Amino acid sequence: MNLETYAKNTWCPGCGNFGILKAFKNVATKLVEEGVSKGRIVVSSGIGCHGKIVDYIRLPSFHVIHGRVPPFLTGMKLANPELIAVGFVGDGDSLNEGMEHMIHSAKRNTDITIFLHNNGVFGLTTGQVTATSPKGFRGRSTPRGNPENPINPCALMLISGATFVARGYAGHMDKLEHIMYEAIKHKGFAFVEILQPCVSFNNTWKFYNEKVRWVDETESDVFEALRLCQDETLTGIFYRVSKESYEDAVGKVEAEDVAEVLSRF
Ligand SMILES: Cc1ncc(C[n+]2csc(CCOP(=O)(O)OP(=O)(O)O)c2C)c(N)n1
Ligand code: SF4
Ligand SMILES: [Mg+2]
Repeated sequence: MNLETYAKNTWCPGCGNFGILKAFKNVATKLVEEGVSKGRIVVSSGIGCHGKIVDYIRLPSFHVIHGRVPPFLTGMKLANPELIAVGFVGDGDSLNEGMEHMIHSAKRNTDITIFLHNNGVFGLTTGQVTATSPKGFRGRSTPRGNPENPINPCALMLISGATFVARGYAGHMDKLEHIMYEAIKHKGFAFVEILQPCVSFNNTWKFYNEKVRWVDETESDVFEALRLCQDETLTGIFYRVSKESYEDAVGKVEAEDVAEVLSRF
C-alpha cells in the first residue's frame, strides 16, 4: 500500500524517527490488508520533530498544538467511536507541555493509542532538557548538567490507569512493529514508549544498541509491570488488561439519559 506523501522529509539523517515511521507504515498496511478501511485510521501528532511524522503518512491526519494529542483524539473517538485513533507524541510534548492530558486519558481508559517518541530532549528547539532527560544531561538549557532525575513514562502511565503499557526501540524494527500492532488492536488506553535516538542532540544509538533487551513477560498485575519497566533499557509489552473504555462508559450513560427522557412521554 502506498502511504507516501508529497512532503519532503526534513529529519536529520540517522534520526530514530525513521524507524518509527517505517514500522508504523508496515503496521497500517497490515491493518488495511486485514480489511480495515484506510479512512478509519486517523493519526495525530504534537509539536516537535516527532510531530512531522503525520506529514509523511498518507492517512487522515491532524497536527495539533503542543501536548494536546490525547484530548484531541478523545474528542474524535467520542464523536465517532468507529475510528482507530493513533497519536504520536514527543517526550517534551507529552510529559512537559501536556502531562495532565496523558494522565487523564490513561485514567479514563480512552480507546486511543499513544506512541511516545522518547529522545530525552526537546529536539526541534535544538537540545533543551525534558522530563525524560537523564540526570547530568548536558544540553542548551543545562550546560553544567541536568540536576533532575528523569520520569519513567511507562511507570507514570501504569499508575495512571493505562490498560496496555509497552516499550519499544526505534532500532529494533520487527519487535517495534509487533508492539505497535498489539497496541492498536488493544481496546482502551494503549501507551508505547519508543526509545528514539536523536543524532543531533542526544545520540543514544550506541548505548541502546548495546543495552536494549526484550522481555516476553506480559503482566496483568500492575506492581509486577512496574517492576519490569524500572529497567529503562528493557523493552516488551509489560502490561495488558481488559477494562471498560471511556467511550463505552459514556455511551451507556447517554443511552440511559435518552431512555429516561423517552420514558417521560
Ligand atoms: C506551548 C508551547 N511551548 C513551547 C513551544 C516551543 N516548542 C516547539 S517544539 C518544542 C520541543 C518539542 O520537544 P519534544 O516534544 O520532545 O519533541 P521532539 O522535537 O524531541 O520530537 C518546543 C518546546 C511551543 N511550540 N508551544
Ligand atoms: S533534531 Fe533530533 S529528533 Fe529532530 S530530526 Fe534531528 S535527530 Fe531527529
Ligand atoms: Mg523529544
